[in-house]
Amino acid sequence: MTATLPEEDLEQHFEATIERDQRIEPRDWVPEGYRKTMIRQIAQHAHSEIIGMQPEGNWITRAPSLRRKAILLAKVQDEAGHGLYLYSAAATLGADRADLTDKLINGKQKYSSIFNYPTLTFADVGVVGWLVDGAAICNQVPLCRSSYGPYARAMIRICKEESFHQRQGFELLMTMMRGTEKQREMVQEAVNRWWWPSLMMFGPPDADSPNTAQSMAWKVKRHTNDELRQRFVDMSIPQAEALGVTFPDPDLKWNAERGHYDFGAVDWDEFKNVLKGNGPCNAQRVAHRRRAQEDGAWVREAASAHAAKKGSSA
Ligand code: BYC
Repeated sequence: MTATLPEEDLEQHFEATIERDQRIEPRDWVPEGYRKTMIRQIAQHAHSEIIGMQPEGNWITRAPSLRRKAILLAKVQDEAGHGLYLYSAAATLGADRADLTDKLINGKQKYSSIFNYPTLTFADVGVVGWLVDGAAICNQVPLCRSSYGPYARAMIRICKEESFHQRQGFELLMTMMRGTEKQREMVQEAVNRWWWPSLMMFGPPDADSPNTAQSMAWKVKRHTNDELRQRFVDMSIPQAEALGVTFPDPDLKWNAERGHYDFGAVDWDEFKNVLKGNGPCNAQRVAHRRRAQEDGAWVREAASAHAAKKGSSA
């Protein structure tokens, strides 16, 4: 219906929908910039879920008990599901999943910097659950109110599952902290490696974030990168105290005036370097995804041939 209105009226309708805090749905006209922004963010998010399966998948065969193996399998499977909801949300904007995957494996679209770091010990599985999923929840809960309906709705289920992931990570670490001295050292060492990369997950500082202003105006993002990073620091400190670990930042301290914890400078050169493809695992992650895509070609072809056969006999 709205497609027959002049562009000016369509734009006004779009702006008014955002202004009223209502959702933009796939049937609605959207400015090209909004479509591009949503596809960019949703695709990057979907790719992160899929690439994010690799660092933890690495430990499924080596989990120390059947219980830990079952939990890890369920978690990694959840990430695959999240990727699929998100690719479907991107499809409602006209993006093609195969094309998005091509862009990922050809380095034309990004995925989260965090998944370019290695998981060196089993304590990393716990720390990824606690800090990485914790940061993901902190970033994604406000996205449940994002202006694009299919994305916001996908985020509700994703956040519920991420919350289970975060708790399993914390519980794993709590168990290790009650174990031997060596296990406590493993946990602390993993925390030391993951803390700063977790803070980078929230994106560049607001002053260097080219997309934040427009995404806030369109209510795609509900908080800026720095606001969410601060929220994450504030919520993580009491959790670290409960666990009995410390963060590798001598500048962390409560600032009563601000009502927040102060923290040290993030190494943004490292972040930029990881985004350029030079992190410890970038090449390995993309090569693995490319191999899986190539190895799965016959399955996709067989499924399409089967669907075509069923369609023609109906
Ligand atoms: N890594 O203008 P900015 C998960 C890019 S959790 C890589 O601030 P924006 C999971 C950004 O794309 C992780 N790239 O951008 C958890 C932009 O580049 P382009 C996924 C990053 O979009 C556990 C440029 O830097 N979560 O999946 O306004 C287990 C400038 O940034 C990063 C999401 O994707 C980064 N850390 O804000 C398994 C959440 N940060 O595109 C899986 C949804 C920034 O212009 N996304 N860049 O070339 C968001 O909330 C926002 O997109 C961001 C960035 C806060 C990440």
